[in-house]
Amino acid sequence: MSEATTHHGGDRKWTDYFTFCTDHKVIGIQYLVTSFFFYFIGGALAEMVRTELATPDPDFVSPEVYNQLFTMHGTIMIFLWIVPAGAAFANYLIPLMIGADDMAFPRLNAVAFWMQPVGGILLISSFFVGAPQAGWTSYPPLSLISGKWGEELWILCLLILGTASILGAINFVTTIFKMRIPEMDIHSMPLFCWAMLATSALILLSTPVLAAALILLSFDLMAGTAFFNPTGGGDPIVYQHLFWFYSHPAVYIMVLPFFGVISEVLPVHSRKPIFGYRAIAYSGLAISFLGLIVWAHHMFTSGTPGWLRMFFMATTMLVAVPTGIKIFSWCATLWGGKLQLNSALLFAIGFLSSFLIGGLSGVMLAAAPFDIHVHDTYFVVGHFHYVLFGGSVFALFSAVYHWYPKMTGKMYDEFWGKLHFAMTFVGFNMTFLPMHYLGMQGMNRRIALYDPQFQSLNQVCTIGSYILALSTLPFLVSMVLGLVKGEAAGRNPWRALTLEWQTTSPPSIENFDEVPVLWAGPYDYGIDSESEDAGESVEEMLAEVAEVG
Ligand code: HEM
Ligand SMILES: [Cu+2]
Repeated sequence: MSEATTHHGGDRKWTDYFTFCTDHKVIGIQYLVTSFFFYFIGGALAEMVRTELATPDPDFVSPEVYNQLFTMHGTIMIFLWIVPAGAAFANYLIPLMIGADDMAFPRLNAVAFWMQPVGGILLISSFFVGAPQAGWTSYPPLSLISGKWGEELWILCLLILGTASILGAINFVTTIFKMRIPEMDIHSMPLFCWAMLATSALILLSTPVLAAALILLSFDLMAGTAFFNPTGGGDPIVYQHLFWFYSHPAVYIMVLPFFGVISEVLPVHSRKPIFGYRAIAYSGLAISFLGLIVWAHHMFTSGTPGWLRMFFMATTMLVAVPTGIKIFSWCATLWGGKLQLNSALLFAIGFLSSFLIGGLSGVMLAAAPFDIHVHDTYFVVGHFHYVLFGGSVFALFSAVYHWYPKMTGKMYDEFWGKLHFAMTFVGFNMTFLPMHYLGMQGMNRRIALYDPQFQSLNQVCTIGSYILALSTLPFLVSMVLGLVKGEAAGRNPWRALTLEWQTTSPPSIENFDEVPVLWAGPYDYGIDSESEDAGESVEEMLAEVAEVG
């Protein structure tokens, strides 16, 4: 437990990270490291999938193992990597950004974290009893006939992780509403906090529906009921509705926190106020709301009647409006700024371009006639990796670089960070861009055997994925070099205005040595015309604050 000691500088023993510690900063790092652990596992599985696809025949692994590989890859990447990685930054940053000393419910927070390794171990252990093979969507009747125990472990894992994310969301909402320093009204709150409000609302509204679907599926599997089992009179389409009522919003649960990250990173490294603060804040809420009413666009080919397809087509396309507002605001923020092209900003710009492609192919897929043509092809695989990898993962790396000095007190190695970016960007586009074309030519997803005419492009994808895998090395080098011989970061190396930069790096156990003061809006860069940019005056103000304290 984090006893309030008078201990400064945030010196945590490394063993603290293996305890039931209630300090939100420890929990944030626990989440981050755990999620990276699963990222490497999920990535290794992806490389095996891609290795299999280097040739048209199923010669590297058997078709059965292939099914297990992509099912486990998708599940791990979503539930054990990108969702917890968002929670990692939320846990670490929200209290610091609003000037609080911890989350509203610190013990609940630790409970939610420790559910991650439990869920992860359950899922991985399914390899010993025959891993699930029905894809990350686990549609019945396939999921009911393709191996009982692996499927049941998959369900248990998701129930545990879903519960953890509900607990986390309750904590984020309460913390944001109840624990801000008094001067900070909701419209001077950093945009990352707004993004986490929108994310948490979605989690609270949609995750229980997934839980319901999974519990019923488990009954069908283990107790012989027939909620979704057509042979007993059940309806598998009902499962699809329940599943997508959660899993479409889940896409925004995965990307919204990282939209928040981008809104923090861009203004700091381009020395410009964010363009359209309120537009960005409210468009996040609009995305949440629209995200809840578009789920059946995953079911255009499930016998959904035409008139209903029209409704889901229109609402899906509407999501492009708030998303477009965000993209325009981010571009306008960069426009004419003094860009500091370090690793953090490079990844943020990489995010913008990749996410834009994912968004555009998303609008294409929203059109039912087009979707019917490319349904279950590699076009879809290309699309959602642009959203999830290009959208979330790029922004996540941007966040790692941006807050690394705060979390460790050291600067990362810029050369290796830039190399990491270059290899990620090249490898990523090489892996996933050709998939759009493959899909339009008719290459199915979830198959180990394909028509030989698709071989050469598949080899491009596979080589791209190896570059992507190798890009992890310069990342690790940059991180480790930073820890070992990085220069001391000081409180505020980026001269940023949000409150987390007012305290020491890493922050002391109680976060702030003196109550932080709100000296400006969170993004008032360059508004002070006296100095070259607001950063200078911020340093002065910091000095003043330190003197007063
Ligand atoms: C090294 C990077 C990655 C590579 C090379 C890769 C490759 C692939 C491939 C080839 C498939 C299709 C398998 C098939 O349909 O037969 C796939 C599926 C999938 N990937 Fe990835 N992926 C990567 C990263 C990610 C990330 C970061 C995420 C999410 C954050 C993700 C989420 C998914 C999901 C949800 C599926 C669908 C699984 C299913 O069909 O059940 N992938 N991936
Ligand atoms: Cu969707």
